Amino acid sequence: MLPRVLLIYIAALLLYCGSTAAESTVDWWESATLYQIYPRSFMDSDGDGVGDLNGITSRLEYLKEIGVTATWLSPIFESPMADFGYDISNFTKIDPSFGTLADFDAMIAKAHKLGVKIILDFVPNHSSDECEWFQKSIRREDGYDDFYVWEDGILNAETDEREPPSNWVSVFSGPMWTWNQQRQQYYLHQFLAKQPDLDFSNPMVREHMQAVLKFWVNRGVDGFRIDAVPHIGEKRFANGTYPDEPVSGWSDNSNSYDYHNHIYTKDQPLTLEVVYEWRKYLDEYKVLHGRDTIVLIAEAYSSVEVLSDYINNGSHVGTQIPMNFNLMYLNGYSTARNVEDSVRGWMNTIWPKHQSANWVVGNHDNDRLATRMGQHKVDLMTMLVHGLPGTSVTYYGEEIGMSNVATECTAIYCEDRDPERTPMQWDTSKHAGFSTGPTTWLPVSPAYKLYNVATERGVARSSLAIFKGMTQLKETSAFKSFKEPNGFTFAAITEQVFQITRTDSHSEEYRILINMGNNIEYLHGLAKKTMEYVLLSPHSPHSFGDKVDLSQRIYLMPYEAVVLRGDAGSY
Ligand SMILES: *[C@@H]1O[C@H](CO)[C@@H](O)[C@H](O)[C@H]1NC(C)=O
Ligand SMILES: *[C@@H]1O[C@H](CO)[C@@H](O)[C@H](O)[C@H]1NC(C)=O
Ligand SMILES: *[C@@H]1O[C@H](CO)[C@@H](O)[C@H](O)[C@H]1NC(C)=O
Ligand SMILES: CC(=O)N[C@H]1CO[C@H](CO)[C@@H](O)[C@@H]1O
Ligand SMILES: [Ca+2]
Ligand SMILES: [Ca+2]
Repeated sequence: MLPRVLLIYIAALLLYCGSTAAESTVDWWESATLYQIYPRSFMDSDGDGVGDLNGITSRLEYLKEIGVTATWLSPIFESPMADFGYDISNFTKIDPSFGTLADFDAMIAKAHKLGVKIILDFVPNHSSDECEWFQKSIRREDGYDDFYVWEDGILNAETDEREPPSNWVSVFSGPMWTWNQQRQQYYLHQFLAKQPDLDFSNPMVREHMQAVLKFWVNRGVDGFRIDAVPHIGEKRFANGTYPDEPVSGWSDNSNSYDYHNHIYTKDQPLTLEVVYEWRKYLDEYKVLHGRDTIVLIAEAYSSVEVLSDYINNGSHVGTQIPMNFNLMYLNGYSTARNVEDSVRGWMNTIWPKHQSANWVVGNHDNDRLATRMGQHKVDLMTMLVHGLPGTSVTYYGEEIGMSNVATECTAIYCEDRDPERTPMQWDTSKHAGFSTGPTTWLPVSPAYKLYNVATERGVARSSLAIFKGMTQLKETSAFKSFKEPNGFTFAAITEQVFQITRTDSHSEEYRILINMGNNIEYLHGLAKKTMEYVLLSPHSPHSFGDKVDLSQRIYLMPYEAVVLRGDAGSY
């Protein structure tokens, strides 16, 4: 007979082996359904026509209903709203238009009760020029003198006038340097002049920004989405000068951001260092307070090679989720092969190193999916981004097929970003159920009676039903086994048909077939197995529960997308 101790050891070993099975090695964020809320436009609780925190709180059940794991809120902090909250005047204060800190606490308490995580937008690169820190910096107050990037500029001997320290152009066009009359120096701003850049080479700045993270994790926040990451650090020579950036050749307009190659103002070593520091801090916080992983999502329009370093450079870890914007470059003419190229653009570089993927299809800076690719492609893309392994990121309203709405510019800088920021469409009542007030800050879509949550809830093949169906599938063992060998495959199997397979290799397999084109597609002998239709795009001629023998010829109608389920194995 085996000694008792050994038996216990074996039992523990079995338990341990059991717990290392596919699902348990997947942390919550790795296959999460993320949902971006633009707070001004989600739900208005007090009738002033602007969305707010109590509005969000009143709609949290909806997020639960549609299978959202975590929602990230665009900035809700005190702001003069020159860039609608991306110009923060106080990083630890809720803007009164959104509510109070007590409202925030109530929101997070209810979200956690429902099992929905809350992620905040963290905008470290810059503050508002109205922030007290900047005002103190202008006055060179003790400790704040070097809080921002200040420079004398270069004296032009001929004109005897001061010129900016370098040729850098801001993201929103025009010089990246603005003269401050009071301090008699230039300050740097990668975005608007009302958004001065903090100087992250100053340890005091880093301390202050870490304190901001601490303030919010102490209040229960589950992660941060870091805004404009690549822009955090700038190159400065040891002698205090700033090197000019070379001309790119992509633009003839010297005031346009595209005019230069941004080798000194993007993705600098200092930026990586700072991201690693935040991750280290949050990982330590997690252990100390027994919390779930606190996630860092990075907004970075950088190459996959650079994004890989933001995740982990071999010795340091950084962001878990550097947003993958590849799919946003698809348009109405994109074929299945284009989709495959786009997906491979991520999977070939990032997946082998990090086994991590995320798929963003929209945000508040880009045309809505329905506008970019066509209304008939919305459901196809929903199946794609939830069918691929990893984390999906959905911008509010995409799940019901909202489109851009014609609007007039309301911010200092628009470049027409308002059309994708209009109020969420909840039902067929006045203002689509968004507000009970007389007006809304942006117009409600004229199409809201067709595209809204209440109406789509009652329809079996609506965009909303497909979205819900896909988030439910993400909870199955087949979808959670994406780190296993053969756990997933993806490919364009014809010019227009994209296929994804997901399996746990022992119980079930799912197969997603998406016809991106406007022709009927015939597929021959896909596999030696019979499967069953479990999700169908709106105009599919097939029926739920119908069987299909994949060893025979099957077909997909134009723009048809389906999910099939069958037993694992036997190809
Ligand atoms: C932000 O607001 C809080 C609370 O109102 C206040 O205590 C703090 O000093 C403010 N911070 C800044 C930088 O203005
Ligand atoms: C500052 O240093 C850089 C790099 O070493 C050099 O190219 C530049 O000429 C220097 N500028 C001044 C004003 O000393
Ligand atoms: C990773 O980043 C850290 C911090 O910036 C740096 O010290 C280290 O040399 C880097 N390691 C590699 C392998 O690039
Ligand atoms: C997608 C996104 O968050 N874009 C923001 C990037 O940062 C600038 C400046 O903070 C904002 O204006 C954008 O909206
Ligand atoms: Ca309001
Ligand atoms: Ca910066």
